[in-house]
Amino acid sequence: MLYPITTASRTLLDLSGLWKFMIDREVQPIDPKQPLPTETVISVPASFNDQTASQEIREHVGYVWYETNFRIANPLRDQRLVLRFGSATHEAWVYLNGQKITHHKGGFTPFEVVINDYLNDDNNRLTVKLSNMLDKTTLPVGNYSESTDENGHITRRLDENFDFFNYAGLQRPVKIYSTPQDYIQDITVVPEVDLAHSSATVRVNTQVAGHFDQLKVTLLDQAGQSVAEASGTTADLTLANVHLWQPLHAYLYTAKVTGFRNNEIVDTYSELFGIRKIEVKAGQFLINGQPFYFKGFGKHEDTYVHGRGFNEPVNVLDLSLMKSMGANSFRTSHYPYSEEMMRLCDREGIVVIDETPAVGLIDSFNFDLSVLESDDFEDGTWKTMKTAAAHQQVIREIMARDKNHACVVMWSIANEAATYSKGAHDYFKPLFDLARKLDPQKRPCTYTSIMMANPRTDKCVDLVDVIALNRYYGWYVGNGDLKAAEKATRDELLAYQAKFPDKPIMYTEYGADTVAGLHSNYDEPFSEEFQEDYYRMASKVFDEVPHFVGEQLWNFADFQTKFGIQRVQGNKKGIFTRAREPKMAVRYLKDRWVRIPSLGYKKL
Ligand code: GCB
Repeated sequence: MLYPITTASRTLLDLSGLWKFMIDREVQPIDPKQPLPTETVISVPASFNDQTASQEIREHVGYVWYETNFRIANPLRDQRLVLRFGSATHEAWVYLNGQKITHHKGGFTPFEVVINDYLNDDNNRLTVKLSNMLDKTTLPVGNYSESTDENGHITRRLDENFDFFNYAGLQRPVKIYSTPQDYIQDITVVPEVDLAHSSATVRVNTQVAGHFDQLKVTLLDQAGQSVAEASGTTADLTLANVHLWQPLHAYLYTAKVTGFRNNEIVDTYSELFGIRKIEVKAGQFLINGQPFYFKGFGKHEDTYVHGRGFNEPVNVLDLSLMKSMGANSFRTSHYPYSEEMMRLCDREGIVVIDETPAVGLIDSFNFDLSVLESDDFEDGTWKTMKTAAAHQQVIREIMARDKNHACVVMWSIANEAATYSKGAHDYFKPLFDLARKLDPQKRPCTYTSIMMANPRTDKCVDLVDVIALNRYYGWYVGNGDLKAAEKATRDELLAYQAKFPDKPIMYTEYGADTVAGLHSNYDEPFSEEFQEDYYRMASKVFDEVPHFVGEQLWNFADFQTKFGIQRVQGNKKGIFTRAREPKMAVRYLKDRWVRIPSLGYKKL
């Protein structure tokens, strides 16, 4: 799926700005044929939750409505016009001038619809009904319930099966783009690198709709100079002296595809891509033939007022803070991030583990590992979850969206699912098969595993290329006891390494809640001292294990969650506050990470 851009044959209208907004109290039906009966406005893109003083809006579970008006300039009317949502969280029904034009379920992937047949000559009214409800058929997973009072009024409740606030709304850009009637539908770029000869073959597959006499593919280097040319829907282009896309040293080429008819340009699109080679071999994760060491974070799209909404200045700041610490990577925990963030990572050389919104696939939460000892341990997860269809859909959508990104080096199919419970393998095998079939660049796949899934109990390790562990020894297990934590960390990593000698192992989460400004002479949990000591303890063990290939701590910054007795205005495991001020651990981690090279830290 192409990102909307302006080219010589395409143009772009941005519908960002103030939209009318109301929550649906479900007292009177709302008719999308009429203007929305409200004067309340809200800013798009952003979550709606934190934009008003109203607690009712912030905590609303159910439906909300958005409305804006736009006009299309006459010269564009004969073009194919496509309305495109970067996302709509979590389910959307879209109406143009009162007519339903599309529906989409899944809150973190883009969708689009051709609007020509619904346009008025003058004003156009765009109305969007959204649901923020989640249940056991959706991703993420929610525990949903409802009750009806004597007046027939429905109260809807949602208990999130995950540890982040259920922000919702039109959180990403909404745009209209034009194409000619005959157009380039999709471009797939697959670079094959010959590292020994510093050369590459780049296959550019173009899907078109309509008729073209000729398709020309030109590769441009970063300075905009043409370096190779070919033609056809499948074009193989050879490059000598390639500039590799390297972690923290990005180099982006452009594949410019132009469709001609009668020697005239009909449509043209330019796709940025990087040339790099990803392999998993002998317990190492190789980028461009060298063992790569992940240094970085699990993150959230989470900022004041914007909520989960697109906040580009903060995206720029976050990557800058990461780079200043010597970090090189993050995981899009726990859902696909905005396309704009992925494009920024391509440019900045930030390595990304791209995660689906499959979080909460776990029925019972328990750190008592003894119950799992038996080989056929089974909780209710794989009987109660009905998420397979949504999971397949989102794998298709994330691949379609992100397949060409140089920054994406691995897919995370799920976060902390009950992979220790019977039934998990039957659930996940088809999903891993699907991901591997769909990814044209054949990237490695993983899931991040919860502590109850260990070398003995986890039933799905055979499915992953990289063992990705979320671990909280010293925090949720043995809180405050870093000695015991060190031993548990070491024992488990060595057990994984012995049992799966070919698979690299990394931490995709480890951390300790830390209240900024809280200090302790006794290194108590929640103090900044404890957080630093916790990271020192873990780092020491990481350095001892040859197949340990990366540390992505939890979390980059403090973030908002649902209410809970373990959460005081959210999760405080950030090494930065929600406002991006550093806690003490930042200095320690910076000192460590600037000394660890991205490539060649662990040996093949
Ligand atoms: C986890 C989850 C993450 C939580 C984190 C925590 O294992 O993957 O979503 O926020 O633990 O802090 O409890």
